[in-house]
Amino acid sequence: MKKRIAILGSTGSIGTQALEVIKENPDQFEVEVLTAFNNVELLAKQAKEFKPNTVVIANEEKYNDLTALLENSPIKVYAGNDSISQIVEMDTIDIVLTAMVGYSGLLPTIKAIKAGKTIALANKETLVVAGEIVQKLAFHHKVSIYPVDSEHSAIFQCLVGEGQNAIEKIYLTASGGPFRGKDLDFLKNVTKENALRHPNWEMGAKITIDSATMMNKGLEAIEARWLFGLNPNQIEVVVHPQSIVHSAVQFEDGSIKAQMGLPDMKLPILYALGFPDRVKTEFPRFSFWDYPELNFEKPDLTNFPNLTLAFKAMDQCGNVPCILNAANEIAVEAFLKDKIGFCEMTDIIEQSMQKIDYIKHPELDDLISTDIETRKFSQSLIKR
Ligand code: MN3
Repeated sequence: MKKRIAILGSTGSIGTQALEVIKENPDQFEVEVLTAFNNVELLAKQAKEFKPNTVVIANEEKYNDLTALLENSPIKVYAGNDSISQIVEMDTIDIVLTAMVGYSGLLPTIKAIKAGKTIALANKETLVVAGEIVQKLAFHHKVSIYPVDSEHSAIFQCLVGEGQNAIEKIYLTASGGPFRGKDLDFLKNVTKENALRHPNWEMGAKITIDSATMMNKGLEAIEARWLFGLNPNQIEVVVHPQSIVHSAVQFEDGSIKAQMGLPDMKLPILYALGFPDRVKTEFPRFSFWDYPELNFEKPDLTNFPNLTLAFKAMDQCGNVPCILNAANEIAVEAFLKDKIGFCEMTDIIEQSMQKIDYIKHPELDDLISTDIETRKFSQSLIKR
C-alpha cells in the first residue's frame, strides 16, 4: 500500500524536495494534500502534477487566484490557516509532513497528532515553542513523530535497534554557517546577501539566517531535548564545517554511533517518509577519498551569543523557548528587510527574554498569548 502524504508548506525548500522524493518513488508514496502560505502559482503547478485530493492556500486573499488556476480540475481548494488545521484530520492521510516556516506549524501539527496521524516533523519551532505539550499529546494519541531535520534524523537513525539502552549524551553537529571564525566587528556589518550564502546546505531564508547566527543550532538543541527525552546537559554542540557527520549518540558504555553522508535534505526526508524501511536511491554517494580530513571545533559563544541564549531558554523552560522563538522570528524578518543589523537580532531576543513575564507551566493558550505579546514587544524595538 502506498503511503498517502499531506505536505504542509509544499512550496518551500523542504516541501519541494519532498515532492522530488515522492516523484522518484511513485510506487511508495502519493500526495493527498498540499498547502502553501502565499505562492499560488507554484502550488497550482504542483497540484496539476501530483493530483492531490485537496490544496489549501493560507493567505485567504489568494483563494480566487488559486481556484482560477485550478479551474476544471477535480482538486478541492480551500484557504486560510483554519482550513489547514482542519484538513490534516482527513481519513485518507497517513503521514503529515510539517514543512511550514516557524510558529505557524504549531497548531496544524497539534491537530494532526490529535487525529492520530504519523508526523514527519520538519518544523522545529513546533517543539521549541511547545515541546512538552506536543510530546504528551503524541504519547497520549500513540502518534510517532519522525524527525526530518538532518541532525535529528541522524540521532534517530543511531537509536534504531537500541531498545531501552539509555543515551548518555548526544553530539549535535553544526556547520558553523557562513561566518564561522569571524568576530563581532565583522559581523556588525554583514548584509543579508552575505548571510544567505550557506556553505553546505540549500535551505529557506529563515533557517539560513538562523544558521548564520547559530540560533538554528540552539533551536535544534531544544528540538532534540523533546524528541529524545533528554536533559539540557546531555546535549553538546560540535562545529563540523564539512557537514558530513550529521550528529552522534554516546551510550552509557562510552560507545558513540554517528550517522554520515553527503549533506542533502532529501535523505532525511526520505528516511522519515519511508521509516522503518530504507528506500533505494540514486543520490550521489559519499567518498572518504574526497574528504581526507573531517574537522571538529567548539562553538564560538563569544561571537555567536544566540546559541547561549537558546541554551538559557532551554534551561529556564516554561514559556521562555516560546519567547526566544517569537523574538527570533521578528528579528530575522527585520534583518531580511534591512531594518536591523546582524548583531541587533541578538539584542532583540535578549531584551524580549528579559521583558516578557515568565510562566513556569504554560498551557497551550499561555503559549499562544506569549507568542503574540513577544511579537508585539520585539516589533516595538525595531525603530526604522
Ligand atoms: Mn538541521
